Amino acid sequence: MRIDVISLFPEFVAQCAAFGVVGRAGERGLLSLHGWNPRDYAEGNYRRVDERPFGGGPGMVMLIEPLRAAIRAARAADPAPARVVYMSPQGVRLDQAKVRELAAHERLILLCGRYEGVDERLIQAEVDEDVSIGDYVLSGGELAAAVIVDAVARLQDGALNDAESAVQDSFEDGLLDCPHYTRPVEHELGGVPAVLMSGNHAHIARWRRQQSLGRTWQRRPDLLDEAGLSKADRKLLEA
Ligand code: 6GU
Repeated sequence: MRIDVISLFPEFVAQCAAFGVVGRAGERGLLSLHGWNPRDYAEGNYRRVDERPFGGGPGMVMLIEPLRAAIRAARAADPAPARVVYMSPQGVRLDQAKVRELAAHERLILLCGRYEGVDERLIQAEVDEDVSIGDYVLSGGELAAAVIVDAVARLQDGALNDAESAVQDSFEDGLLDCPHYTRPVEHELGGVPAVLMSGNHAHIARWRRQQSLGRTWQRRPDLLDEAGLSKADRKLLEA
């Protein structure tokens, strides 16, 4: 998969993608990340990328032309068609289903705004969809783009080692994760649930499922409606 990031700070997103699972996906050739700075496509000695908004008000709005030229350069760098995503708090909220959908595209172009926003005409002409990473204010789209790069990279075939298998992750089954324990068995902070030491894999799987269900019920009951619980799950939840 190829991801192009349009940003005044493309190195920031690249740094976020340099470590761990995402860095390794890059090394394995599963993900290639490219940054494009609209400042490099801006005109004049001052290389302006923003202007004051028509109608007045605070802040600055990003100009059409530097962004359009950067998007065009990104599109032209590879013949495969790209889905253009604008990182915006007005977008649809990102969740794991949305991540899976984005990860299925061969190419993404992530457009990061700064200042108060981007000229609406650029969004209308070039953007396929707006995505938000949650209901809070960020100063720019870069952190949100880094979130998408990470979440999408780990879903690429071969990005995770067997031990990290994505199917076991929180949210892949629509539930929160169960608790985890490792050495030592005895510690002043407490012991380890006996079932995990039993060697009985069916019991362990059932305990983990029950923990996942219980935690989700306590912390995120909204997720349970969507999770499509089986009869056995409902029994575990009531137990
Ligand atoms: Cl995707 N972008 C910006 N700029 N702010 C946000 C956001 C995205 N999601 C939440 N806040």
